Amino acid sequence: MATALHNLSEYDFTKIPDASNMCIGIVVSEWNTEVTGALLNGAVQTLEKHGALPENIHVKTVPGSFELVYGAHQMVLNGGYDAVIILGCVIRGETPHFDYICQGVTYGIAKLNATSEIPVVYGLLTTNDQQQALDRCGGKYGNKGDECAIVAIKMAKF
Ligand code: DLZ
Repeated sequence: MATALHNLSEYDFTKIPDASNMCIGIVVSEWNTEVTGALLNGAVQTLEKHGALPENIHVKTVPGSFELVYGAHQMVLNGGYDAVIILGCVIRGETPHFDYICQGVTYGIAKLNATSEIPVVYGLLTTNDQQQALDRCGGKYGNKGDECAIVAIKMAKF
């Protein structure tokens, strides 16, 4: 239940809950594995850093990002998770295919997130080239997998 917030100075915006009792599902795409593997490492390390037990982090792979929606939906239906994270990387090509995949996954995960009893966290990199993706999976712009792990922990406690 939401609590009334009377004094903003009493609220700790930086607080990250303890994840030692959480069970987190991760669905990761096999396309662009150099990137998605790094996203996965980041997510798992961050979950464990905040207390999640390795046996309570369940990872499933899917062939490509388009399958992330189905994979996440199955994890939601299976039950037992406090949150599900999807991790994928779509790199722009010469055709509009990129746009269709990105829109499909984004819409699918948004709908799943809004209608599921647990949060579904969106870790899809959509980039113009490989370098932009590498910059965001442990490079100069951090690791989207780390961010998704923090979001999953916070939203699991919503
Ligand atoms: C077909 C395809 C293409 C061209 N590019 C990517 C990509 O950059 N990243 C990704 O995760 N998946 C890609 N795919 C595969 C689709 O996501 C999907 O697996 C297939 O269309 C089969 O449904």
